[in-house]
Amino acid sequence: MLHRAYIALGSNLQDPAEQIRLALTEIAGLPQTSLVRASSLYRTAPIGYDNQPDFINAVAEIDTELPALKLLQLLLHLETSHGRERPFPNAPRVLDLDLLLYDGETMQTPELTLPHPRMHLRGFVLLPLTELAPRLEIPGQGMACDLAALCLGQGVLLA
Ligand code: PH2
Ligand code: MG
Ligand code: MG
Repeated sequence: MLHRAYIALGSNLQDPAEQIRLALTEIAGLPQTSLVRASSLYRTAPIGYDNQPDFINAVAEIDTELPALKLLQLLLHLETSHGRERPFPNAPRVLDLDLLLYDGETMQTPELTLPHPRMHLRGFVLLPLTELAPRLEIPGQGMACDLAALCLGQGVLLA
């Protein structure tokens, strides 16, 4: 069965735009997966922990036959292969790949929460997502474009 999923990409270390471009080709190469579309790259002000460089963010739309947890596992492997370290929460990073949505599924487990628990508040996710799928419903929250409109003050610009 084919599943439509959305992945948020973020980087603010070691040539962030190049990290994101490479990650998009790696996502396109995942087994049983095709990259449908990628958003533009956005330059975004850091949210959560301010004292760090601006980010490059983007969103990828994929079709995959992988189960959600297997997909997540492969995304975490890609982060590690880019040299991702986790010294403290919201620390600067070479690559962050967050599984945002997997079909319309909702789940809450220690490994994975769907939809991503903070995506509906974050312009760096919602603006690229709105470029791809403005009327997409984020379960329990509303339509991507309506939520994005509430985040226009967050410092998200086309890169
Ligand atoms: N990721 C975070 C916390 N804050 N801010 C921006 N601009 N972009 C991100 O990708 C980001 C963040 C946690 O993953
Ligand atoms: Mg994240
Ligand atoms: Mg993450």
